[in-house]
Amino acid sequence: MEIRIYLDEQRQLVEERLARYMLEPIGVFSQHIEAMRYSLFAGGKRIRPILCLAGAAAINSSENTRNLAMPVACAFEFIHTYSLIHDDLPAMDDDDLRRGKPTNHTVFGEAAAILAGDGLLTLAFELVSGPAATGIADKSRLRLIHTIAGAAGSLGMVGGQSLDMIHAGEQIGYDELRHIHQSKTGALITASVVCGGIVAGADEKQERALKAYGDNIGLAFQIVDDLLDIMATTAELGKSAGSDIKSDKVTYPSLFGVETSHTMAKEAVQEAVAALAPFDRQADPLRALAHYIVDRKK
Ligand code: GRG
Repeated sequence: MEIRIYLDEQRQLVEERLARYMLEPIGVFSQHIEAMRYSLFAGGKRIRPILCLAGAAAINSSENTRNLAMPVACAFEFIHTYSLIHDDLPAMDDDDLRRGKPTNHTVFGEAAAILAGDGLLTLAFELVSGPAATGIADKSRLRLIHTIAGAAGSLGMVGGQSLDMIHAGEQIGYDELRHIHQSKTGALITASVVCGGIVAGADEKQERALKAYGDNIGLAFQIVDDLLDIMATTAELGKSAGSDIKSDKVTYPSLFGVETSHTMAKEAVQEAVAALAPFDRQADPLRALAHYIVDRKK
């Protein structure tokens, strides 16, 4: 399958739904909603929603199942966007740019950015528990909410971010690094695939396979993110020698070198694809996405 065409199509479908589910900037809360919309529509790759849709399609590739999975897929993008807004705040990474645009707090101010993140996180749960997702059986919806909350919360993304903050500037080892990334970025990625499966009625074995796939692409995603960071920094340094590199940050390349990190990412992708053995051709989008994750350039 041609992954670029597939990604463009899926992204388009996700964009339409995000526009439908996102609040309109009208009424007394319009300023707050503008701040949420600014980051939600700032040009993300929509990887998590696409993974959710592909996870559902691996079990059932009907249009009906895809439609059922849409609100869940979009909930992941709401949560991901919230995490980026908060991650960029002065109290966290203190970044001025995200996806080449001024970060939320530099445009709307710190308080508004915190609230935009809070609003997006909350809206995700409103979406999955509300009218947009009534086609999903209540029992499954409860499991979805539980799975999403677990991945986003203190034993998942928030916990991982907290560990990352606590260990900032320390020379941590591989176990800690792996643990931080598994929770900070891996948990939400895994949950998006698994939740797609839950919507489509995956059995226990299929869910386990989707989880193993998600865990491995989560790892590959993070290693590649570290490698892309290095490439971007090197390019930047080429342009303006003397720029500051955040050398205090432990990453896969800083622990293992560029070459080995790349090999590790490729091995994780192989593991991810191997985990999909119980599935037929319907899981081809998941297979293609796994390869895309190591080959991507941004
Ligand atoms: C503040 C609670 C809280 C959590 C923040 C995810 C996260 C935790 C911080 C992001 C820091 C970061 C850059 C991590 C590396 C992996 C990652 C999440 C990259 C960005 O995800 P993409 O590439 O982004 O899917 P786009 O822009 O395409 O949406």
